[in-house]
This record gives sequence, C-alpha cells and structure tokens, in this order.
Amino acid sequence: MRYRGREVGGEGRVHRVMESTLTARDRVGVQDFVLLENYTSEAAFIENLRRRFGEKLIYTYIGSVLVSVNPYKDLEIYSKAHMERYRGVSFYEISPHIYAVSDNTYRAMRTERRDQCILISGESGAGKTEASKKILQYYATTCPVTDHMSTIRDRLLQSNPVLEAFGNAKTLRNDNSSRFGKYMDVQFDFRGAPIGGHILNYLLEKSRVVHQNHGERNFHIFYQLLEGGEQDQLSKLGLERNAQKYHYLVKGCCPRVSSINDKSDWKTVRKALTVIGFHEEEVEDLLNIIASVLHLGNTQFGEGEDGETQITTEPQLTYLSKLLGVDGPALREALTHKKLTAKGEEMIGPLSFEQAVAARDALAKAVYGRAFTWLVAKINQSLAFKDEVYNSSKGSSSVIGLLDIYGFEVFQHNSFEQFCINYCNEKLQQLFIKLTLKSEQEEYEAEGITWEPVKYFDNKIICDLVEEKHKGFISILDEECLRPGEPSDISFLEKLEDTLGGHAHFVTHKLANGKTRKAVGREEFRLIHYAGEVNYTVNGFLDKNTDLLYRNLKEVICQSDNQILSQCFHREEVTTQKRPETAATQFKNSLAKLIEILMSKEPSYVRCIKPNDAKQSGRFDEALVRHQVKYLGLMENLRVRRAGFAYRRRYEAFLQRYKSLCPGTWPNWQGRLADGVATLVQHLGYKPEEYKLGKTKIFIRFPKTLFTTEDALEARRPALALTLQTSWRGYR
Ligand code: AOV
Ligand code: MG
Repeated sequence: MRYRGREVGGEGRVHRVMESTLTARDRVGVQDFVLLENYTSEAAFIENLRRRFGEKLIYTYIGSVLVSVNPYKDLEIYSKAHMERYRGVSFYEISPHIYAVSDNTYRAMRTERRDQCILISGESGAGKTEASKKILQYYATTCPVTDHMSTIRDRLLQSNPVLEAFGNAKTLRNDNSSRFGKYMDVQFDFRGAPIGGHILNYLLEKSRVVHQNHGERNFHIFYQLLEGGEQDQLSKLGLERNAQKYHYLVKGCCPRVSSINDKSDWKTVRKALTVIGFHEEEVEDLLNIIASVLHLGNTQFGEGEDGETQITTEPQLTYLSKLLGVDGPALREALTHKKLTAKGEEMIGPLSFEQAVAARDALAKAVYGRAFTWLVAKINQSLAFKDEVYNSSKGSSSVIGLLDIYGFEVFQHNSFEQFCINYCNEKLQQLFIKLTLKSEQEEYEAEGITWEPVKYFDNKIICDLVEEKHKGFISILDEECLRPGEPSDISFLEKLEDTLGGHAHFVTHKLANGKTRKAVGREEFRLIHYAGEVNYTVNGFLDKNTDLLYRNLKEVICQSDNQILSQCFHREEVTTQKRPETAATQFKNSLAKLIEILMSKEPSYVRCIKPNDAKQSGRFDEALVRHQVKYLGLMENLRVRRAGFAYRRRYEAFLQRYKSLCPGTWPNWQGRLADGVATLVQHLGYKPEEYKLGKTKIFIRFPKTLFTTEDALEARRPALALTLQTSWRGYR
C-alpha cells in the first residue's frame, strides 16, 4: 500500500507531505497482520515477523495493536527526525513504530478529550521498559512546552534512571530487569503540553536485597555507588570500592555485567536526582540508607561465652548506628533479642543464630523497600501539577497512562516473587482479552453490524484460582500465615493440595492414582499459567507473605534521625495491635485498583516479543517466538480483527479520501455522508458481501477491496496530489 499525500494536522497547523514515507524495505512482508492472505496460519504469521525482523523491521501491527520484537541492538530509528516523521501522521500511512502509537494516543487524547493508557506487555526481556521510555521521550520531544513546563518534562524523563537504579537489577533473563511494577500518568494541559505526572509502584522484589540467584545481581544502585561514588564519599559511608567485599552483592557471583557501566550510570543518577529536585541532605540520607544495607549484610553473628547470639563485627555496628541514625546499644540489642509479651508482661528473649540472621535480613529488606516507596513519593511530589505555576493552563487536562510492569518469568527456582509477577501478568492478559474482544464486539453492536464470535483461551480461570475469596490461592496462603499453632510452608502446601487439588491449572507431585509425578518436587507446586507451566518452590512463601520485622527492631528505627527513615517508620506501627495486610493481599488489592484505573481509560497496546533467550541481536528463535505468539493470544487477536471486517473507517474520512474516484461525490458531496459513501462504493463496484454500512462507519471485509481502491487512487494521484485533504485515524 502506498499512501502518498496526507495532511499533517495539530495545533491548527496544516501542511502537506507529498513524498511517500514507505520505502521498499518498509514493505517487506505485511506491515499489518490483518493484510495476511492466510491470516489463520500461525506459520504465516511467524514468517511475516521473521522476514521483517531480518530486515530490522521490528514493528508490525495487528489492527491498532503494535507487535514489537526486541532487536537487542540500537537500530537508529529513534532520532528526533524519526519523531518528526510520525507527528500528526495517521497510523497506516507510515511504517509501524512505537512513535505512531505514541502519536495516535496523544491525538486521540486531544481530539476526543478522553484519558488514554498504553499497556505494554510481554515476558521478561521482551522490551517493555525500553518501549515505555521511547514513548515518554516522544512526548518530551514533540509536545509543546513553555519554560515552566520544561522543568516538568525534564523531571519526567529523569525519573527513569533513578527508579531503574533502585528498582531494576540484572537477572538471568534481562540485564536491566524491572523488579517493580510501574504505572505512570503523564498529565497534559488543554494545549497538549505535559504539566505533571504521577507514578504508582507495585511490589518491589525486596528479597533481592539480601539474596540473588546465581548469575544475578542486587539492585543496580549498590554497584553504581561503589563504582562511581567519590572516594571521600565512600570513606564517609565506611565503604570500599569493591563490590566483592559485600555479602549482599555477591550471592549471585556476578558483580560486573558487560552491558552495564555502573560508573557512568552513577553519574546519570546523581544528575537526575538533582534535576528532580532532591536536596543534598536528602541525597545524603538516601546514600546512608544504601550504605547501611551493605553494612547490615556484612554484620556477622556468633556465640558468646554465655551461649547467646552476639554480633561479632563491631565496626559494622558502629557504621550502622551512624548511618541509620540510631542508638548503637539499642540496635545491638534489637538485632540479637526480641520482645515477647507473656501474661501481659513484656520480656526480652535472646534470638538464635538463625533468627538473628533472619532479623538482620528483614531489617535490610524493610529499610530498602521503604526507602524505595519514599523515593517514588518524592518523585511524585516533584512531578505534581502545581496550579499556581501553571495558571495559564487552567481548564481541562487529560492524561496518558503508561504501564510497564515486570514480565512473565520462569527460572529454575521460582518463589513467592515469581508467583506475584506471573499473577500480575495473568491479570493484564485478562484485561487485554476483555478489552480487545469487548471493544470489538461493542463497536459492531454500536454500528448495528452482526458479530461473529471467535474462540479464545480465557485465563479468567487462573485469575480466579489465585484470587478467589476463601478458596483461592492467596486466601489459603493468608489463612495459613495467620493460623495459630505452627504453620509452615509444608503445611501450606498441604492445604493447597486439599483445596486446589484436581484444578486444571494446579498440580503437585501427587498423582490422582496415588503415584508420584516426577516433574514436580515434593516441596513444589506447579501453576499452569496462560504463558506456560511454572514450578514454584513453596519454601519462604509464609515468611515473605507475612513480611515481618521484629517489633523491637521497628522501635529502634522509628527513633532514627535519618529524615527518610523517620518518614518511613511510624511509631503507630509499633503500638497498634492491628495486623498489617499480607504482601499478597496488598498486591492483589493494588492490582484490582490498577485494573480499575486502566478500565476507565481508552487503551492502546504494545505486545513485546523476545526473539531469543541469549540476549543476542539478529537471532530469531522460531520456537520461542511461536510460544509467545500463542500465549499472547496474537492469532486470536488477529482472527477477531478479521472475523468481521478488516477495515473500518468513518464516513467522512472515507468519502474525503476516495470521493475523487466517483463523479457524483466529487468535488463536494452535498447530501448525507452515508448516502455519499453508498454512491461511492456502488460506483467502485463493491459487492454486497465485501462491505457493510454501519451508523457512522463503513466496514470493509477484505483487505483486497481497499487495495483495489487505493490503486485506483494511486493512478489518479498526479491530479489529486494538491487537493487531497485527508486525515483519517484508520481503524479506530
Ligand atoms: P522488559 O522491560 O520487557 O523486561 P527491557 O525493555 O528492559 O525488557 O529490554 C531488555 C533489553 O533489550 C534492553 O536493556 C535493551 O538492551 C534491549 N532492547 C529492548 N528494546 C529495544 C529496542 N527497541 N531497541 C534496542 N534494544 C532494545 V522485565 O523488566 O525483565 O519484564 O522484568
Ligand atoms: Mg522492564
């Protein structure tokens, strides 16, 4: 397809772009799967992806859904010039790109005055975070800004390196893996300028602070500080410039990663903190917390003469009390003892060696986790829309939400964290199913067109398995955590078996015939997710869900004169009798709220695909891609798109574009739009089975019909070029 003339609108500007922007290379395969002749064939689908990927064409549409294959190298398609090419240009007039989605969403927000969201999904390492950054960069570069607004724009951009430093880490799947979920609203004023932002963060993988699997790292910030921090800064923090010295940094045996430059990343982060508006004292408090976590990791315990557990690393304790801003002796006691209440009386009891190690690790996780939450809150303050500053922008404003979460992941050992991450992906897939099928159905209904339903796998059954009241996975887990007596991970596994045994998506080592299933260990259970089977080790589920910090440790930290910690730990927490919500329940509730937010906006989708497991450029592993195409439901998505009509276009846009092909409608059609379109298609010789006329749009069943019409237009092009004034938003 070649669309040559087009009107580029925006800000009331109108100028024409006369040259074709599609080159021969752009047209390798089809740039919209809807155009595939053999659209039900998975092989044809994959072949199209593969051919385009081979030509470095990583983007392809399914209607308005963007499919993106991670190239694992810089393709030089994200320059300012590229951004300009996509500004104000309709989706299908130019080769598929993340900028086309960004621009289309932006224009939809402006013209329809409706909040939008862009949902980016795909498994770990597929390119979600990169995509979300490209979208933000697009808005930062192309939207109008005044001086005041440029501050907000810069802060929006700079929030990324900061949050990635604290919330991303190298995993086996991705060198820069998001270990928290992120939903960011970008707020625009009535002129379409960015005036504010807000971030919601979801469940940070805190366990990484104290433990990393082989081949993985802790959060980037630790390595950045050690590599990039100035010498006197490190000395003040009592740190050595050597990650190998810190137990919490070497559990995965890979403090260095070839694709990462911690030193220069540190510089970027330091600069970003300043741009966002962090005061020097706040940065200092933040660094004290990071350093204290490292010192906690190096705090060792041993047995004293009286047989009680004691701290054997005095220097660490001195640093800890200084950095955490707490009383040294009180901290020492809280790390080795716990408070018990028996018969209304408070007593202090010694901790065993294992308990002391667990208490220390719990403190490290709590301190880091809460500092992260504080960081997000602080960034939000700096991004908040301030009415008094933007007086001029009073009036309506709209938002575009960007969702970038942790992708589906499977490791050799999967635990509570993978369970939460994969559950979150189930929820998003459910939303995708609901909205793509629902909105399609609604459109046909609204236009009075008969709908032919398409069969698809509905993963609601797995969402229910996890979150159903009383008998769902999370309920059983919470119940076991709160049960008096001696609940354990194994007793939890038994409860799961009792309640969920026999469910089509839940499996343990026990087979119905009393035999043992070898593929699932005795301390494991398997969930059959929409994206594949995952064996989870039950060990640690109870502790991670309860997420307990001994009361006396909390009491000590509440007294901290580190300003960040004193804001993160409140005295009420220590005095209240109320049990805090468990981690899984908190996560479930925050996801429910997220889904509500997303449902209230008009969604666009980016579906990211990972071409190989080796993080290599140019490698397209067909089996791996096929698996993702399957579970992302892309074939169903395409079939739904095609089941009815491949194209739909508003009457005015259709008439405007093609009226020159029919004497009766050219140059100006005077009657009803629907009648004009009817006259036009009759003249073009459309057969009744090829199209339907809805209330506001024409629906065209086969791509071929439109091609023929486009070709006819092409033939008339010289005469047409100067008069064409078309701006159609394609399929929407
Ligand atoms: P993810 O966000 O989907 O994984 P990322 O966006 O972090 O994945 O991408 C992983 C890596 O792939 C990046 O660090 C880049 O090296 C490369 N990459 C991704 N997209 C592009 C692109 N468009 N161009 C060039 N390189 C790219 V996870 O957060 O692990 O779920 O949890
Ligand atoms: Mg990511």
